[in-house]
Amino acid sequence: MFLDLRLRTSSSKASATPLRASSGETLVFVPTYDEASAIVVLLDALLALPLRCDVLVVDDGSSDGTMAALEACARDMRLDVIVRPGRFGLGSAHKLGWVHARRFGYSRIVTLDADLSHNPSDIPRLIAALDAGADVAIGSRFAPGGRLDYRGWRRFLSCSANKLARHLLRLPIAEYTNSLRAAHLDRVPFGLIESIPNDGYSFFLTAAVRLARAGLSIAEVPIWFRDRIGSKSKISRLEILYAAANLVRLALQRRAEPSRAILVRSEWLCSTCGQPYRVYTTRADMICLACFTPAQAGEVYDGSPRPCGVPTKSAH
Ligand SMILES: Nc1nc2c(ncn2[C@@H]2O[C@H](COP(=O)(O)OP(=O)(O)O)[C@@H](O)[C@H]2O)c(=O)[nH]1
Ligand SMILES: [Mg+2]
Repeated sequence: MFLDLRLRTSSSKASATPLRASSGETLVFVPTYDEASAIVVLLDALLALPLRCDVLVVDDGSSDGTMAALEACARDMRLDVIVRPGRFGLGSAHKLGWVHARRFGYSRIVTLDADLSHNPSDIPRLIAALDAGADVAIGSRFAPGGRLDYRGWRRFLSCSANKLARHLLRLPIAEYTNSLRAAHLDRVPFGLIESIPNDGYSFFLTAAVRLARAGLSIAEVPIWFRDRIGSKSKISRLEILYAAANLVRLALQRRAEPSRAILVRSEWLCSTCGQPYRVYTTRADMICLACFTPAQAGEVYDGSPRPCGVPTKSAH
């Protein structure tokens, strides 16, 4: 079941197109899972940036009060919230963010964590790197001038994973796993990010590798990464194992992976939630990134109102 935040009425999905006009410039994307202690401060800072931007939050059913906090912020028309009915993973939330940015016609996407590890005031420096000609900008803890506050095991893990990636992949990037990133959407080939097979934390390594192997120019912007305050990291041991296996897979591949184009035709909406976030996976079947329902090709949303659903821009 979807949580309906009542930020936008779900019945408005009946008019699947046209989608609300976006600011057209920058979409700032933030995934959340149990981030009640940080989300309001973060959203206030993002919405106060000297930048024409909208903000999209994708929450995976937080149970710690994040929803109430989001509801309080959602009066700002530049904020959209999509609540998914389960924990479908950080990587899949980012893919949804990319599909949303393309679908609503933004020219740039910026992504960051919700836990205040990333300083929103670094975003203008990433945008400046794009304006200076880079296709993609990565907030980097390992570029000269970058800084990482982790201690102990997390510091060891983060430093050694990135060191190993540099050694095995031999790409001109020092930072592979940080999610503070910005990109010109029209310079990143369609489907390159949206078709990444990883739904968890490994998404960031694969995305960095795909962007570099596609020949895009990547600027690393040094940042100071703070450790999260007041709540715990959600990365599990299993995710760390997946990440290691993914690094080996990417290192052995040594060439660009073929990426499938995603579907964006407006009539191809999800027949379960009515949202426009269906993508082809690499296994050639379709999945909706909003509700994770697989679909058969040819299955078309009939436009009728759904009993409950994900808030949508079309209600503005
Ligand atoms: N939507 C969504 N967000 C997630 C999920 N797991 C983590 N997040 C968010 O992703 C960001 C990074 O997660 P975090 O636990 O801080 O990872 P770490 O910084 O690598 O320790 C934070 O904003 C989390 O709230 C998930 O399964 N779904
Ligand atoms: Mg974090």
